[in-house]
Amino acid sequence: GIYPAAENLNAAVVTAALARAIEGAVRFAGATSPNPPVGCVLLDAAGVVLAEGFHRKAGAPHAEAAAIAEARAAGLVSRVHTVVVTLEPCNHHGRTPPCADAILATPARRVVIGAPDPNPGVTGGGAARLAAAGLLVTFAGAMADERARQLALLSSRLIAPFAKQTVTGLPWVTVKQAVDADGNMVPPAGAKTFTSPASLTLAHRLRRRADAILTGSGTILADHPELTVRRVPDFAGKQRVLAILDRRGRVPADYIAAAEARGFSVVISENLTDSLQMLGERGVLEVLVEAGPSLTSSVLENGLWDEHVHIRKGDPDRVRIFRRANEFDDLNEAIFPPGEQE
Ligand code: AOF
Ligand code: ZN
Repeated sequence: GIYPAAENLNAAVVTAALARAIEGAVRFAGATSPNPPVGCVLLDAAGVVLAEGFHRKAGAPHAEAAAIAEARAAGLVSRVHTVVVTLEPCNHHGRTPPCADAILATPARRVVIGAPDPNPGVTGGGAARLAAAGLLVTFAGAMADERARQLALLSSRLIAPFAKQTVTGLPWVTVKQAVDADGNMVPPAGAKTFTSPASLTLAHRLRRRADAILTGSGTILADHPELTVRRVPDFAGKQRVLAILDRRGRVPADYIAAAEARGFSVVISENLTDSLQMLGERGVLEVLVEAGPSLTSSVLENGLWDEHVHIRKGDPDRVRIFRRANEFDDLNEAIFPPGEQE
Protein backbone atom coordinates (compact mmCIF):
# COMPACT_ATOMS: atom_id res chain seq x y z
CA GLY A 1 0.00 0.00 0.00
CA ILE A 2 0.94 3.64 0.01
CA TYR A 3 1.81 3.58 3.70
CA PRO A 4 3.37 0.17 4.17
CA ALA A 5 4.45 -1.36 7.44
CA ALA A 6 7.69 -0.02 8.77
CA GLU A 7 9.73 -2.95 7.54
CA ASN A 8 13.50 -2.62 7.77
CA LEU A 9 12.99 0.48 9.78
CA ASN A 10 15.17 0.71 12.85
CA ALA A 11 12.80 2.53 15.17
CA ALA A 12 15.52 3.78 17.54
CA VAL A 13 17.49 5.35 14.68
CA VAL A 14 14.46 6.89 13.07
CA THR A 15 13.03 8.30 16.31
CA ALA A 16 16.38 9.84 17.27
CA ALA A 17 16.49 11.56 13.89
CA LEU A 18 12.89 12.74 14.14
CA ALA A 19 13.50 14.10 17.65
CA ARG A 20 16.49 16.01 16.29
CA ALA A 21 14.44 17.38 13.38
CA ILE A 22 11.72 18.57 15.78
CA GLU A 23 14.19 20.17 18.20
CA GLY A 24 15.82 22.08 15.36
CA ALA A 25 12.51 23.19 13.86
CA VAL A 26 11.22 24.47 17.21
CA ARG A 27 13.92 27.15 17.06
CA PHE A 28 12.15 28.61 14.03
CA ALA A 29 8.61 28.50 15.43
CA GLY A 30 7.47 32.08 14.89
CA ALA A 31 9.95 32.81 12.10
CA THR A 32 8.24 31.12 9.17
CA SER A 33 4.72 32.54 8.79
CA PRO A 34 2.64 32.02 6.76
CA ASN A 35 4.56 28.74 6.45
CA PRO A 36 5.02 26.17 9.21
CA PRO A 37 8.34 25.46 10.95
CA VAL A 38 9.77 22.20 9.54
CA GLY A 39 12.91 20.17 10.24
CA CYS A 40 14.59 17.42 8.21
CA VAL A 41 17.45 14.99 8.95
CA LEU A 42 19.13 12.82 6.29
CA LEU A 43 20.52 9.40 7.20
CA ASP A 44 22.74 6.97 5.36
CA ALA A 45 21.91 3.26 5.13
CA ALA A 46 23.63 2.62 8.47
CA GLY A 47 21.57 5.33 10.19
CA VAL A 48 24.39 7.87 10.39
CA VAL A 49 23.29 11.50 10.18
CA LEU A 50 24.55 13.07 6.93
CA ALA A 51 22.89 16.49 7.11
CA GLU A 52 20.03 18.44 8.60
CA GLY A 53 17.97 21.33 7.35
CA PHE A 54 15.25 23.65 8.60
CA HIS A 55 12.69 25.95 7.08
CA ARG A 56 13.84 29.33 8.39
CA LYS A 57 11.54 31.81 6.69
CA ALA A 58 8.79 31.93 4.06
CA GLY A 59 10.43 32.04 0.64
CA ALA A 60 13.61 30.38 1.94
CA PRO A 61 14.22 26.70 1.05
CA HIS A 62 11.97 24.12 2.64
CA ALA A 63 13.57 21.89 5.28
CA GLU A 64 14.14 18.96 2.90
CA ALA A 65 15.69 21.18 0.23
CA ALA A 66 17.94 22.79 2.84
CA ALA A 67 19.09 19.41 4.18
CA ILE A 68 19.72 18.03 0.69
CA ALA A 69 21.69 21.16 -0.24
CA GLU A 70 23.80 20.69 2.88
CA ALA A 71 24.46 17.02 2.03
CA ARG A 72 25.34 18.01 -1.53
CA ALA A 73 27.75 20.72 -0.35
CA ALA A 74 29.46 18.18 1.90
CA GLY A 75 29.72 15.68 -0.97
CA LEU A 76 27.44 13.24 0.88
CA VAL A 77 24.32 13.28 -1.24
CA SER A 78 25.12 9.94 -2.92
CA ARG A 79 24.88 8.30 0.51
CA VAL A 80 21.38 9.54 1.33
CA HIS A 81 19.19 6.59 2.21
CA THR A 82 16.50 7.84 4.61
CA VAL A 83 14.81 11.23 4.77
CA VAL A 84 13.29 11.98 8.18
CA VAL A 85 11.08 15.07 8.15
CA THR A 86 8.64 16.61 10.64
CA LEU A 87 6.08 17.50 7.93
CA GLU A 88 4.94 15.64 4.83
CA PRO A 89 7.07 16.80 1.88
CA CYS A 90 5.23 19.11 -0.47
CA ASN A 91 4.41 18.24 -4.05
CA HIS A 92 3.48 21.69 -5.32
CA HIS A 93 5.22 24.67 -6.86
CA GLY A 94 4.80 27.48 -4.33
CA ARG A 95 7.48 30.03 -3.54
CA THR A 96 9.87 27.09 -3.91
CA PRO A 97 9.87 23.89 -6.05
CA PRO A 98 8.33 20.61 -4.72
CA CYS A 99 10.32 18.83 -2.02
CA ALA A 100 9.11 15.51 -3.45
CA ASP A 101 11.18 16.30 -6.57
CA ALA A 102 14.21 17.25 -4.49
CA ILE A 103 13.97 13.93 -2.62
CA LEU A 104 13.51 11.93 -5.83
CA ALA A 105 16.69 13.54 -7.18
CA THR A 106 18.64 11.82 -4.36
CA PRO A 107 19.19 8.06 -3.95
CA ALA A 108 16.81 8.07 -0.92
CA ARG A 109 14.88 4.82 -0.42
CA ARG A 110 12.79 5.71 2.61
CA VAL A 111 10.93 8.74 3.93
CA VAL A 112 9.70 8.98 7.52
CA ILE A 113 7.15 11.74 8.17
CA GLY A 114 6.20 13.31 11.53
CA ALA A 115 2.87 14.85 10.49
CA PRO A 116 0.74 14.98 7.35
CA ASP A 117 0.49 18.42 5.72
CA PRO A 118 -2.89 19.91 6.72
CA ASN A 119 -2.78 22.19 3.65
CA PRO A 120 -5.71 20.78 1.56
CA GLY A 121 -3.77 21.19 -1.69
CA VAL A 122 -0.81 19.28 -0.24
CA THR A 123 -2.27 16.58 2.09
CA GLY A 124 -1.28 13.13 0.97
CA GLY A 125 0.11 14.45 -2.32
CA GLY A 126 3.77 14.42 -1.40
CA ALA A 127 3.61 11.08 0.42
CA ALA A 128 1.65 9.43 -2.39
CA ARG A 129 4.01 10.78 -5.03
CA LEU A 130 7.07 9.42 -3.20
CA ALA A 131 5.39 6.05 -2.59
CA ALA A 132 4.36 5.85 -6.26
CA ALA A 133 8.01 6.39 -7.17
CA GLY A 134 8.87 3.27 -5.15
CA LEU A 135 10.11 4.81 -1.90
CA LEU A 136 9.10 3.33 1.43
CA VAL A 137 6.98 6.09 2.97
CA THR A 138 6.11 5.84 6.66
CA PHE A 139 4.17 8.17 8.91
CA ALA A 140 5.63 8.05 12.42
CA GLY A 141 2.06 8.12 13.76
CA ALA A 142 1.43 4.75 12.11
CA MET A 143 4.49 3.04 13.56
CA ALA A 144 4.14 0.43 16.26
CA ASP A 145 6.94 2.08 18.22
CA GLU A 146 5.50 4.14 21.08
CA ARG A 147 8.22 6.82 20.92
CA ALA A 148 7.60 7.24 17.19
CA ARG A 149 3.93 7.93 17.89
CA GLN A 150 4.85 10.46 20.61
CA LEU A 151 7.11 12.24 18.15
CA ALA A 152 4.31 12.23 15.57
CA LEU A 153 2.19 14.07 18.13
CA LEU A 154 4.99 16.56 18.79
CA SER A 155 5.34 17.08 15.03
CA SER A 156 1.63 17.94 14.87
CA ARG A 157 1.81 20.25 17.88
CA LEU A 158 4.78 22.03 16.33
CA ILE A 159 2.57 23.16 13.46
CA ALA A 160 -0.81 23.43 15.24
CA PRO A 161 -0.96 27.22 14.59
CA PHE A 162 -0.26 26.62 10.88
CA ALA A 163 -2.83 23.81 10.78
CA LYS A 164 -5.49 25.97 12.41
CA GLN A 165 -4.87 28.95 10.14
CA THR A 166 -4.78 26.72 7.05
CA VAL A 167 -7.95 24.83 7.88
CA THR A 168 -10.09 27.56 9.50
CA GLY A 169 -8.57 30.79 8.21
CA LEU A 170 -8.15 31.98 11.80
CA PRO A 171 -4.90 32.40 13.72
CA TRP A 172 -3.89 30.41 16.79
CA VAL A 173 -4.82 32.62 19.75
CA THR A 174 -2.56 32.77 22.79
CA VAL A 175 -3.76 34.84 25.71
CA LYS A 176 -1.35 36.20 28.28
CA GLN A 177 -2.98 37.20 31.52
CA ALA A 178 -1.24 38.44 34.66
CA VAL A 179 -3.23 38.81 37.85
CA ASP A 180 -2.35 39.89 41.38
CA ALA A 181 -2.85 37.78 44.50
CA ASP A 182 -6.55 38.69 44.53
CA GLY A 183 -7.01 37.64 40.92
CA ASN A 184 -7.29 41.19 39.57
CA MET A 185 -5.68 42.09 36.27
CA VAL A 186 -5.85 45.75 37.22
CA PRO A 187 -4.78 46.24 40.83
CA PRO A 188 -6.54 48.88 42.96
CA ALA A 189 -5.24 52.45 42.50
CA GLY A 190 -1.88 53.01 44.13
CA ALA A 191 -1.15 49.28 44.40
CA LYS A 192 0.71 48.69 41.13
CA THR A 193 2.35 45.28 41.07
CA PHE A 194 4.93 43.81 38.70
CA THR A 195 5.61 40.35 37.35
CA SER A 196 8.96 38.77 38.18
CA PRO A 197 11.88 38.91 35.73
CA ALA A 198 11.22 35.26 34.85
CA SER A 199 7.62 35.87 33.80
CA LEU A 200 8.66 39.04 32.00
CA THR A 201 11.10 36.98 29.95
CA LEU A 202 8.33 34.47 29.27
CA ALA A 203 6.17 37.31 27.97
CA HIS A 204 8.88 38.38 25.53
CA ARG A 205 9.34 34.79 24.41
CA LEU A 206 5.61 34.62 23.67
CA ARG A 207 5.88 37.85 21.66
CA ARG A 208 8.79 36.46 19.67
CA ARG A 209 6.77 33.38 18.70
CA ALA A 210 3.72 35.46 17.72
CA ASP A 211 3.12 37.02 14.30
CA ALA A 212 0.75 39.58 15.75
CA ILE A 213 -0.04 41.23 19.07
CA LEU A 214 -3.67 42.04 19.79
CA THR A 215 -4.63 44.70 22.30
CA GLY A 216 -7.31 47.28 22.99
CA SER A 217 -7.39 51.06 22.85
CA GLY A 218 -7.83 51.21 26.63
CA THR A 219 -4.53 49.44 27.26
CA ILE A 220 -2.77 51.73 24.82
CA LEU A 221 -4.18 54.88 26.36
CA ALA A 222 -3.38 53.68 29.89
CA ASP A 223 0.06 52.10 29.40
CA HIS A 224 1.50 53.24 26.01
CA PRO A 225 3.01 49.72 25.74
CA GLU A 226 5.94 49.13 23.38
CA LEU A 227 4.93 45.48 22.75
CA THR A 228 8.31 44.71 21.16
CA VAL A 229 10.58 41.71 21.75
CA ARG A 230 13.38 42.86 24.03
CA ARG A 231 14.43 40.36 26.68
CA VAL A 232 15.19 37.59 24.18
CA PRO A 233 16.82 37.86 20.74
CA ASP A 234 14.22 38.38 18.01
CA PHE A 235 14.20 36.82 14.52
CA ALA A 236 16.10 39.11 12.16
CA GLY A 237 13.84 41.18 9.94
CA LYS A 238 10.62 39.85 11.40
CA GLN A 239 7.68 42.22 11.04
CA ARG A 240 4.68 41.79 13.32
CA VAL A 241 1.16 43.08 13.08
CA LEU A 242 -0.10 45.20 15.94
CA ALA A 243 -3.86 44.72 15.94
CA ILE A 244 -5.76 47.25 18.01
CA LEU A 245 -9.46 47.11 18.84
CA ASP A 246 -10.62 50.68 18.83
CA ARG A 247 -14.30 51.31 18.20
CA ARG A 248 -14.21 55.02 18.88
CA GLY A 249 -10.96 56.03 17.17
CA ARG A 250 -9.28 56.83 20.47
CA VAL A 251 -5.74 55.63 19.66
CA PRO A 252 -3.62 58.73 18.95
CA ALA A 253 -1.91 59.00 15.56
CA ASP A 254 1.45 59.57 17.25
CA TYR A 255 1.18 56.22 19.09
CA ILE A 256 0.52 54.51 15.76
CA ALA A 257 3.44 56.31 14.11
CA ALA A 258 5.74 55.29 16.98
CA ALA A 259 4.57 51.65 16.76
CA GLU A 260 5.30 51.66 13.02
CA ALA A 261 8.72 53.13 13.74
CA ARG A 262 9.28 50.13 16.07
CA GLY A 263 8.58 47.84 13.10
CA PHE A 264 4.89 47.04 13.53
CA SER A 265 2.33 47.04 10.81
CA VAL A 266 -0.61 48.59 12.71
CA VAL A 267 -4.19 47.56 11.95
CA ILE A 268 -7.21 49.00 13.74
CA SER A 269 -10.44 46.99 13.93
CA GLU A 270 -13.83 47.70 15.45
CA ASN A 271 -14.42 44.23 16.84
CA LEU A 272 -12.71 41.02 17.81
CA THR A 273 -14.24 38.80 15.12
CA ASP A 274 -13.18 41.14 12.31
CA SER A 275 -9.74 41.48 13.81
CA LEU A 276 -9.08 37.72 14.05
CA GLN A 277 -10.46 37.20 10.53
CA MET A 278 -8.20 39.94 9.16
CA LEU A 279 -5.14 38.51 10.93
CA GLY A 280 -5.81 35.04 9.50
CA GLU A 281 -6.18 36.51 6.02
CA ARG A 282 -2.84 38.24 6.41
CA GLY A 283 -1.13 34.91 7.08
CA VAL A 284 -0.75 35.39 10.82
CA LEU A 285 -0.34 31.93 12.34
CA GLU A 286 -0.31 33.00 15.98
CA VAL A 287 -1.65 36.10 17.67
CA LEU A 288 -0.75 36.99 21.25
CA VAL A 289 -3.48 38.77 23.16
CA GLU A 290 -1.95 41.26 25.61
CA ALA A 291 -4.90 43.28 26.67
CA GLY A 292 -6.96 44.57 29.56
CA PRO A 293 -9.60 42.66 31.52
CA SER A 294 -12.55 43.15 29.17
CA LEU A 295 -10.86 42.10 25.91
CA THR A 296 -9.04 39.27 27.71
CA SER A 297 -12.24 37.85 29.19
CA SER A 298 -14.09 38.31 25.93
CA VAL A 299 -11.49 36.10 24.18
CA LEU A 300 -11.53 33.54 26.99
CA GLU A 301 -15.27 33.45 27.58
CA ASN A 302 -16.19 33.23 23.92
CA GLY A 303 -13.89 30.24 23.50
CA LEU A 304 -11.70 32.06 20.97
CA TRP A 305 -8.43 31.06 22.63
CA ASP A 306 -6.06 28.16 22.03
CA GLU A 307 -3.46 28.73 24.72
CA HIS A 308 -3.90 30.62 27.97
CA VAL A 309 -0.79 31.70 29.85
CA HIS A 310 -1.92 32.63 33.33
CA ILE A 311 0.59 34.40 35.58
CA ARG A 312 -0.31 34.98 39.22
CA LYS A 313 2.03 37.57 40.60
CA GLY A 314 3.64 36.65 43.90
CA ASP A 315 6.90 35.56 45.37
CA PRO A 316 7.54 33.68 43.17
CA ASP A 317 5.03 34.19 40.35
CA ARG A 318 2.95 31.13 39.58
CA VAL A 319 2.71 30.43 35.85
CA ARG A 320 0.16 28.02 34.41
CA ILE A 321 -0.26 27.28 30.73
CA PHE A 322 -3.56 25.86 29.51
CA ARG A 323 -4.02 24.45 26.03
CA ARG A 324 -7.54 24.02 24.75
CA ALA A 325 -8.49 20.65 23.31
CA ASN A 326 -8.28 21.06 19.56
CA GLU A 327 -8.34 19.06 16.35
CA PHE A 328 -4.87 20.13 15.25
CA ASP A 329 -2.67 18.56 17.91
CA ASP A 330 -2.87 15.13 16.29
CA LEU A 331 -2.89 15.54 12.53
CA ASN A 332 -2.11 11.87 12.06
CA GLU A 333 -5.55 11.07 13.41
CA ALA A 334 -7.00 12.50 10.22
CA ILE A 335 -5.31 9.81 8.14
CA PHE A 336 -4.97 7.06 10.73
CA PRO A 337 -8.08 7.05 12.91
CA PRO A 338 -7.38 5.31 16.24
CA GLY A 339 -7.59 1.57 15.78
CA GLU A 340 -6.20 1.62 12.27
CA GLN A 341 -2.58 1.96 13.28
CA GLU A 342 -0.22 -0.80 12.35
C1 AOF B 1 7.66 21.14 3.01
N1 AOF B 1 8.78 21.52 3.70
O1 AOF B 1 9.90 22.94 4.97
C2 AOF B 1 7.66 23.48 4.45
C3 AOF B 1 6.48 23.04 3.78
O2 AOF B 1 5.19 28.76 -0.79
P1 AOF B 1 6.07 27.62 -0.40
O3 AOF B 1 6.75 26.97 -1.57
O4 AOF B 1 7.05 27.98 0.68
O5 AOF B 1 5.11 26.48 0.16
C4 AOF B 1 4.42 26.68 1.36
C5 AOF B 1 3.60 25.45 1.68
O6 AOF B 1 4.46 24.30 1.72
C6 AOF B 1 2.97 25.53 3.06
O7 AOF B 1 1.66 26.05 2.98
C7 AOF B 1 2.97 24.09 3.52
O8 AOF B 1 1.86 23.38 3.00
C8 AOF B 1 4.23 23.56 2.90
N2 AOF B 1 5.35 23.78 3.83
N3 AOF B 1 6.53 21.87 3.10
O9 AOF B 1 7.69 20.15 2.28
C9 AOF B 1 8.83 22.64 4.40
N4 AOF B 1 7.69 24.66 5.12
ZN1 ZN C 1 8.45 21.49 0.39
